[in-house]
Amino acid sequence: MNLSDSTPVRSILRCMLILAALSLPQVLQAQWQVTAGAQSTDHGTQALAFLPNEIWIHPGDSITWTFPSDEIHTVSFLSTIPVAEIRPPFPVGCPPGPPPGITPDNSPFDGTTCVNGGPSAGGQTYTVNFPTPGNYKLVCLVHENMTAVVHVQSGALPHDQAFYDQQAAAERNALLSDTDHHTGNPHSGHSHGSNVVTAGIGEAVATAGGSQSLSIVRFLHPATVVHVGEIVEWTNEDPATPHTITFGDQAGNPIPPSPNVFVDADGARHAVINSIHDRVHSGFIVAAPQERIGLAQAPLGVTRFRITFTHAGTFPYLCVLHDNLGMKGEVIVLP
Ligand SMILES: [Cu+2]
Repeated sequence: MNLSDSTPVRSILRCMLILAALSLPQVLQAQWQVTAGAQSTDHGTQALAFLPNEIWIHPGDSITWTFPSDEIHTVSFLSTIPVAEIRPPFPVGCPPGPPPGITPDNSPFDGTTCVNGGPSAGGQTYTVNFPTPGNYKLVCLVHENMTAVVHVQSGALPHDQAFYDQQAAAERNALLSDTDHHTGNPHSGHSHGSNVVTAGIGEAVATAGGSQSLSIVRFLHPATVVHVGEIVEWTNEDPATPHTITFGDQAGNPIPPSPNVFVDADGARHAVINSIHDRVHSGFIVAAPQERIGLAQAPLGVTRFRITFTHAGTFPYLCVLHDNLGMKGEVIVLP
């Protein structure tokens, strides 16, 4: 007698086949894990990078990005249909809606409509599903030089999750351990000698998948001692990350300078502080973006800010964009 002919055995076999069929989609539709951003333990060095920034997956797979750092990032797949060029100072999300600026977790992306997780940090996650073959560019809307690519294709994949984990760790360590300029550029000073404070340093690198960058969100050196009547100059030496130098009240739009800021002949912004109670806000101090064919030239960036101190005292200040990461300093003005 053939065992498989018996009714109980047949139903067991059928149950096994159904169970196998039910579990099949879970095997085929993989869930990949990558990260967006990394930071040093003091938060002063930020890796502005998708780690890794190139991944090959199957149609139907999902990718979950984890945001471990305190600095915000976005996972944004913009529509491939041409839209007006924007260079947002803050994440604006998908181009003018509908769809809305932020799309829900587990959104699908096939290249036709925009997907944007919105500003994320502190261990948050965002998952995107990719139903359709294609090669998709991924950007962070907060940081320039932070891009990646997702390849969605059938057939054999070149790497597994363990490979991407190792690659992410290697790239994170390479960015965060970069120390060739932690002391600031000694040649960056204007004519004011030691009264120069470096307000942030950055460096952009690239892989075959896109750009990554490193930002040191610190004032180096954070305590500056000058005499009454002297000028202190701040220089931003980051290719893309804006900073502010803000004394007094932090409220208001961070992009423009406060009304008491004027412009020197060389384009640097300048203000005079007479009292510890003065509010002086530099506005965004940042390099100009790289030009691109087909776009009008952007104005020159404002990378220098100067303050003339007319009275003795201790004047604390901060960067309103990065004070949460510890970007603070003080100027001590001696008589
Ligand atoms: Cu800053």
